[in-house]
Amino acid sequence: MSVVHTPWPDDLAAAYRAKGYWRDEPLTDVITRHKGETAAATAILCGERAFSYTALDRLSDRLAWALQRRGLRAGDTALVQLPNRAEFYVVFFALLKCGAVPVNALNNHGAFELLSYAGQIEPRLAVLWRGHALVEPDPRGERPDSLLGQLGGSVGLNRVLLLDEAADDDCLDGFAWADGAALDAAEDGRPEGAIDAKGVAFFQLSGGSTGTPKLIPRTHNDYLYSVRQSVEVCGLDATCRFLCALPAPHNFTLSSPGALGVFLAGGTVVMAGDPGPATCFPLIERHRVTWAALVPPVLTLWLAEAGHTAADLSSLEVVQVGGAKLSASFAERVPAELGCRLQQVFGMAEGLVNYTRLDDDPWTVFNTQGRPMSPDDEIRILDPSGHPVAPGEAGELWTRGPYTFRGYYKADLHNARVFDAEGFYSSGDLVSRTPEGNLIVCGRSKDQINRGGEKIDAQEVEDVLAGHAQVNFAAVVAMPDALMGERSCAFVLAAPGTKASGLRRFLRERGLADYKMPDKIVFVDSLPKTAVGKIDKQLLRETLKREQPDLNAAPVRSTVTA
Ligand code: AMP
Ligand code: DBH
Repeated sequence: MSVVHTPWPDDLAAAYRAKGYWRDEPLTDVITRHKGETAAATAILCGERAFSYTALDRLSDRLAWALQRRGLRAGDTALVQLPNRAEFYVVFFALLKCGAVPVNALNNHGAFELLSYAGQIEPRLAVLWRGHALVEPDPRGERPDSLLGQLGGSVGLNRVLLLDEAADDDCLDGFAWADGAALDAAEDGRPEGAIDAKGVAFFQLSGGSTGTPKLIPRTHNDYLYSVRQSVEVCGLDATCRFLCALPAPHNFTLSSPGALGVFLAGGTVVMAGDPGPATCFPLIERHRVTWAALVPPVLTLWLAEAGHTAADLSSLEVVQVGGAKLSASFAERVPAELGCRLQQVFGMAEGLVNYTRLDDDPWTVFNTQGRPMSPDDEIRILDPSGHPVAPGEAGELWTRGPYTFRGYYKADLHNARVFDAEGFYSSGDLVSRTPEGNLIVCGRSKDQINRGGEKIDAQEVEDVLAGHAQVNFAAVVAMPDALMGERSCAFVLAAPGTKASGLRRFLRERGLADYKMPDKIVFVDSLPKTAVGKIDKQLLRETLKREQPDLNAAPVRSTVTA
């Protein structure tokens, strides 16, 4: 049994194989390929713990063996939510070794997101961190309405694996089953069965724009190619010491070139609990970190602190920034103030990744989001009627290629909208292209808020708000913000007397992730409509731009009309 996905057509698949992009090797190859001396090198530094490649391979073997003994089979799915710790990779590789297909939720996802993913994949296994606020209130899963209670009801508590603070280097001691049983991972345990490298390795998460969080099946072949090509373009080698400061499951931190790229190159991943300078700067000094991947607001914090810190940041060679548009004025400060090179990364969990190259001229590095990493990434920039725009003009980005997916999981209707007949995927980004082929992101057509790299699906929040008894209608839009780039604002049509605090409490009770909470709630008596009768979100955004909102101000009742 394998997890279904929309395959690439035969001719393209054959071409990707013929070019050596797809080698039918499993993603676990990034750790198992290291033999002899290189296997003794440090793969992960996590707090006071160091894990060699051999240890990472052995620990994931033993965990995979234990999971198979509990009945996990190839083709089963798993729901994982772990913080930035070495165990995230041990679990990731163990699941791949079992042929099980995980969704790796972000640590700041709430019960709403986790249960929505669980509803889509019907997991046979859940792996959670006991310290997580979602697990803590009911660590035994005894309350039916708690996350563990709900997961236990569908997955079975005997298939919910919980991670405690690890006691020592053998991080497997930190795991126990939610039904109270010990993990029991034999010293010489090895999983049985071969990995189907032609199939789906795991699900990546989409930022979404349609109301339900969409899952992206990523195959061993396409993902390993994206990692290999990233390593090549970024020139990573075994000397790389990479700071994993953004959430480990994020496509950027995992694969661009991310931790998997560092493993492939034989370098070291340094785990950081959060991306702030107070946590990261001492780690950079202590471990002589050479690479870091950041989102723009985090870069802003690093730049603000770099001039004052006593920490020695001189080991830094490259800071990558991606996930949201970086303004040129911040970009230009990186070499002077952090003493390293900047690389802009414009990627998506669906596939396509663009990099500025390390030897690009300064203008390109500061002002563009780079160019596709693969010679076989196909790009079209189209106007709304589907025609190519004139050179240099902005249009919608459509793409296909050897590591860009061909369909969201179980989402035929949506897939029919975002893929064209030739299999090009519409990313919902508005971009222009320089004569050298570099892309500049100038906006987006998708109904999403990009809150400093964290994507918020407007419709998803609107739908949850609409479930409140006093709410008649809600429209969620982006508002400009100096630090985050964008924050979210909900315009709400509600019964008189409805309070913003009440709506926030309601959203929290629904388990919505904190970053999706509207930063501002504006009660309105009516909402502007477009000529065809849709809510005119463009006008709402413009109103907010004009208002220069004070985020600390109390919610206001105003009327916005066309
Ligand atoms: P996701 O679907 O969550 O993987 O988010 C991918 C989206 O993030 C892209 O389609 C862009 O909208 C946005 N994005 C990623 N990197 C950049 C960047 N460097 N500049 C502007 N937008 C970006
Ligand atoms: O935002 C993203 O999703 C992203 C950013 C940079 C990404 O998926 C990536 C690099 O691979």
